[in-house]
Amino acid sequence: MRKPIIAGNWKMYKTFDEAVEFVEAVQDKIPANDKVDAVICAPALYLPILVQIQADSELAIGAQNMHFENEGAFTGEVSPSQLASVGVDYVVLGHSERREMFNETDEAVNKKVRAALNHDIVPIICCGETLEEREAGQTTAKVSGQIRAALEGFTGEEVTHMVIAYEPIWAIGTGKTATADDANETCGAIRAVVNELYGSEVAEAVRIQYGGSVKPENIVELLSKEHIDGALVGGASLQPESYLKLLEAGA
Ligand code: G2H
Repeated sequence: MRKPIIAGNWKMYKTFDEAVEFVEAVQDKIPANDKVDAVICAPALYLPILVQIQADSELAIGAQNMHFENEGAFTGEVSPSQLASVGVDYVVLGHSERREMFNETDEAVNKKVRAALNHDIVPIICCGETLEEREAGQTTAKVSGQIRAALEGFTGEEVTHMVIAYEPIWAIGTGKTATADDANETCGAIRAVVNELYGSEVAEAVRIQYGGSVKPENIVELLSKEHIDGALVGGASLQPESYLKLLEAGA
């Protein structure tokens, strides 16, 4: 049995005070860590303080992006060693917003995954197709290609420490969710790629989230599907009540 992982992706929302209030409101109400992994991926600016204030709780803190180099002349970037030095446990990599708006390539994502593992940070590797690609029947080809590229050069053992997030781009922040069956089918196709590359033991171990307009009303059905092991949630992770409901569904 794969442990569900529910990760909030706050994107570029919340002031500092709002971020602290959120974590203070949820930290004593997080379900036990043996039932569900609860993660909040916050703006980089807030990571050290959030790590500190949730230190005794079951909540883990993640970043939404990072560079692949440990240091250097990269103005405005945050490095894996910097994230590790403040106690960050997870990092979202290759989100479609970064691929589309900040020119993040498959090659960069692959380097970032390596950098994350080098610092014991769990990468949440995103993949997903556009509406045009879906309508052209290219969904499996697109996400398989992204996952093959992200995993290039890794051992099966390393892959078991990663999380994959399938996020159809047309379902992100639009209120449109892929049907649970469609989401499950593509998550199953991703697992089949992992199976082909690394065998069934690794494919059965790796966790695959669905993301794209997940909310308390639809998470139960999504999580009931064979290949969906959790959710990467934007809008519905911004309010404590809603986030806690998502965790309850996973626990
Ligand atoms: C997809 C998701 C979080 P939302 O980007 O990664 O956001 O739940 O708002 O669609």
